[in-house]
Amino acid sequence: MDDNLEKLAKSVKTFTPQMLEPPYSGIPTFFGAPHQPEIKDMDIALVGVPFDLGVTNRSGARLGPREIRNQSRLVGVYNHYSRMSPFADYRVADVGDVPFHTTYNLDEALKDIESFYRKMSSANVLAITAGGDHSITFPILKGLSSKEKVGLIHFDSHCDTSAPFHGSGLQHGCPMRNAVEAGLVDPKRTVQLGIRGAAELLWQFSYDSGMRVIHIEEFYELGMKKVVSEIKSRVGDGPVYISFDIDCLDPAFAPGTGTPVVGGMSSFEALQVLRGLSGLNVIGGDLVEVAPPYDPSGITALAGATLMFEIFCLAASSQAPGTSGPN
Ligand SMILES: [Mn+2]
Repeated sequence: MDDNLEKLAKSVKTFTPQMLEPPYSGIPTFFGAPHQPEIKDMDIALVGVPFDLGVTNRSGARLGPREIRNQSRLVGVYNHYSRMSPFADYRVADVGDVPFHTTYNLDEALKDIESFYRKMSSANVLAITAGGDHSITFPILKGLSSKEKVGLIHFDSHCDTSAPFHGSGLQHGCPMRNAVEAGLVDPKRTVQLGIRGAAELLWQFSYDSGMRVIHIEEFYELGMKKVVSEIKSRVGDGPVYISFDIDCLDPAFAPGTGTPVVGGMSSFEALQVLRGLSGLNVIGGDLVEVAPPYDPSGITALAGATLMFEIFCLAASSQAPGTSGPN
């Protein structure tokens, strides 16, 4: 054990025996965190939102949280790149899944999500989420909202800023537009990256509102380092939320999703961009759209769990232990 690991092992604030057990054994929680459904005595909550009533194409993301929990046991508790563990300085818990009063009514179910996140926000608990389809991000942002608008770093193949269509303005093609119109997100402090595909004509709102849209072609032309520095200068020092739709990755890396679009970034490129964002004031994040029915080998859920862990680490690093706590 090197010095850094030994220091961590002696000082961790959150520890469960499960963390040391084989990843296939026991009852899986996110990264082996303790399961604690009551929102108290914790700094960071890991949350599942098993919900996919907002999809425009293939359903299945409601099964995402359970499979991400399963694969997350392979991801572990330590970040080799940033040489830290978010369990070291914080009381972390898997709080389970958002409880729904109804799973048959999109509008009503999104209110259940909002109220659950409001509870965490009121308790000063930072939330990191596994979805679920992307419709969940709007109620999450509503539940977490304070007076200050947040910036948004949005990894996706789609901008998700559509006007209502097919009878709903709350489905998973609309959350980022809704968040801006509701005054929750500052479009000038928003970057959408990995964007591509046939639905481009639906996303005029992104340009009209002043969001920075980085199509996948520009992503490769600029290179990861320039993309990272542009995100950082756009977002600045203010609070920022990270929303990662797994369909940002190429289907070769993430086939298990409802609306795959070929020609996306690799898992490694996405990880490197996230790692480059350290130092930002990350107030929460989600990893959405993992759909296990189209993921026979589990690689999409594993990629999702790994990216969720990176967002979790970024958010933990943004906080100052022993001061005012998360948020
Ligand atoms: Mn999306």
